Amino acid sequence: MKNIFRTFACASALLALLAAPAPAQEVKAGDLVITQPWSRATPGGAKIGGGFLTIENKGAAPDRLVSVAGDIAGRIEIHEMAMNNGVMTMRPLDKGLAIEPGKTVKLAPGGYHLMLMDLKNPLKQGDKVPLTLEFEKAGKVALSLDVQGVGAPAPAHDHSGMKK
Ligand SMILES: [Cu+2]
Repeated sequence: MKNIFRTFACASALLALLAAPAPAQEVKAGDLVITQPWSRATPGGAKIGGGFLTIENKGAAPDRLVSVAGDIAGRIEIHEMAMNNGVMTMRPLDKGLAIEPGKTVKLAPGGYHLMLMDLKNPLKQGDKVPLTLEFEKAGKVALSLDVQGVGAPAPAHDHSGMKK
């Protein structure tokens, strides 16, 4: 019996290692469908992390992501990153991020992203980071970011000028 248990435990451990990334999360809120919320592990001591997800608006009216909250961070902002005259710049979207009807907006490294500031704990690969997104029409939506490895493509920009 012991041996069977041990074999089973080994097989399970192996399966866990081999398993593909967890099935993509899909969260529906009103006309919005939110998929693949993820983040990236933060190297030791980093106080800033990124948040990425895809938001599809299946409705006929525009909506807007107006704010994001989560216990992990002191403050969470919605940022836009873009090339300006060959220089990567970024800014907080003070009025939020518009989600036009029939459109899919992707928050991804190099573009729109959530900025998790004043992190209370480092983000570790495999963590789930619960957040609450607030939309103008769809209201509050709870989801969690799946934390990927440090090597996952990152928003490589400097936030040193962002202190308020
Ligand atoms: Cu940012």
